[in-house]
Amino acid sequence: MESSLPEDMAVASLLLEKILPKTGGALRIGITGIPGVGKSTFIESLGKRIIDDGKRLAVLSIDPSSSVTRGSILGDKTRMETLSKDQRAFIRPSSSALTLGGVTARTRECILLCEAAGYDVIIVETVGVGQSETAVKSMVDFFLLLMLAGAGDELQGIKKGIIELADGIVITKADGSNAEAAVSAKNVLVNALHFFNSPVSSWKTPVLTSSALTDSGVSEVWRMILQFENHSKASGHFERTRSAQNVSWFSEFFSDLLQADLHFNESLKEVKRKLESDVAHSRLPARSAAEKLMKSYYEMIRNSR
Ligand SMILES: Nc1nc2c(ncn2[C@@H]2O[C@H](COP(=O)(O)OP(=O)(O)O)[C@@H](O)[C@H]2O)c(=O)[nH]1
Ligand SMILES: [Mg+2]
Repeated sequence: MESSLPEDMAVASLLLEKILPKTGGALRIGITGIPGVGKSTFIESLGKRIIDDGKRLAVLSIDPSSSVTRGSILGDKTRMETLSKDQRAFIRPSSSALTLGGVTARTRECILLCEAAGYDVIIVETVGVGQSETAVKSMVDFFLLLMLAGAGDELQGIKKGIIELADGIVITKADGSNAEAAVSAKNVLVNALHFFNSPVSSWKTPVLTSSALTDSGVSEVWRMILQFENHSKASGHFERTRSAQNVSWFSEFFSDLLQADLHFNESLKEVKRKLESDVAHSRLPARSAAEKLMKSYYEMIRNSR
């Protein structure tokens, strides 16, 4: 599935069509937060809780920042030691050579593969910051934001937008001398969220504290996620979100295919370069340039028949 060789991609498409009836059964959970917030350690702890519940768990990661990937794979394997050795769990870091769009598409397909393979819960960990959060949001049922007490909002890359994407927030490392600060951070957030309405009707985004070190608060997080699942299934939100996600994957894939056509066709690339230069030097309005490129594209298709 991860191969970009055309012959492998053809087999991958066929495989996806065949497994489709067996997909969609898992609960998909996205987990995000700045590097060092404790995502991998938290997933190890939550993951143990999940497999103790008799469920099979897959953990996939999205890390478009290729230069740090090797390090983070090693780090994650040691931080998820129990999970990586347990037969009921599967851990797959994203492959390093991919762009965000590439990682996103592969991870979505990997979710489907894991579902067909019988995994009941799928956790998608975002290692990157920024855009990758929105990418993860677009492929999960529950989106969990991990935050540190005491780290400024700017430091955590928390624009208002990301908090609004969260279905639940957990203040991590609530242990030792940090326990009190975690509770105050939680209270500040609860107040801040007071006026914010979650897009899921009558769901108030919960804020919890937890420590992966002492395992405290982790069961509560799992309970919150299950509560959300019940709640959003009962209201129809769950199914609506899944359908909307599928439709948007479809348009994204289609755009990707168009882009790839443009990218891999030498004569079109040449036309595009020339038009870009015309637009850059104000010799042509952007709209006309786009229309001309479209015309060349149609011609290319006609000629290829
Ligand atoms: N005190 C404490 N340290 C933690 C906890 N969870 C993670 N850490 C430490 O924080 C560092 C970063 O954790 P990691 O899981 O790799 O964070 P990630 O980059 O978000 O995946 C590691 O040194 C962990 O040992 C916790 O609950 N309590
Ligand atoms: Mg990690």
